[in-house]
Amino acid sequence: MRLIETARAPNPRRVRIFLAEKGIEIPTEQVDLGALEHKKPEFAERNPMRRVPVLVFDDGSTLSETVAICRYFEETQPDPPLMGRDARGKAEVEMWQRRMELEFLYPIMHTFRHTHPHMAQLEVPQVAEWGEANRPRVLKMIEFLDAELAERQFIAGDEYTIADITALVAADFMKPAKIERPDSLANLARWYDEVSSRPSAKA
Ligand SMILES: N[C@@H](CCC(=O)N[C@@H](CS)C(=O)NCC(=O)O)C(=O)O
Repeated sequence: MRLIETARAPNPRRVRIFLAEKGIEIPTEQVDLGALEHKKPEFAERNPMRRVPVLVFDDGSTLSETVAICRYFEETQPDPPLMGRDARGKAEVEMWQRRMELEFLYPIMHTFRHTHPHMAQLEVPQVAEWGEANRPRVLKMIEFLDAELAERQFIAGDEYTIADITALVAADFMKPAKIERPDSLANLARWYDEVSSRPSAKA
């Protein structure tokens, strides 16, 4: 088994952190997105969406989509649970994970991809106005999260989960997207310091 990924890209990092939390080590193979390696026909055979990460099984079959890959490892190695414990807990984690992905990470990615000159060849058409339109959505989201985190330790409750992983990767991706986190958001800062000091955050 191996993970096809790109070291600096946010979605593969979500899988690397998830694996680090589980204590799972698998070989990785780098794809250079800047050199458009993922646009080559042989990559499309691994993932017709032409995106990383992609998990390649020993029989050559593949699995893509970040959360699907995490789900595979959650099922094959349940400890520590990162996607909830019981029916209600799993649903709560999924709710927060989806919020972190759709309402936090993706607006940051849109800002970056639609405003950074290096992304022009990947984001076609690159629409600067759309990138800029996403900046205030990110700020609104982090204010919302700051208020939520006054009530509990982690994004989805009292345990660290995949929702924290997605949110951490999003928070770190604010830097390349040139979106600043206001110092006044003390609960968010407390959460960020805690999750980013876990060894897995280095993944
Ligand atoms: N829905 C996919 C998205 C993956 C994705 O967007 N990956 C980016 C890197 S973070 C990528 O491969 N980009 C290549 C491109 O935009 O052409 C997932 O969750 O895995």
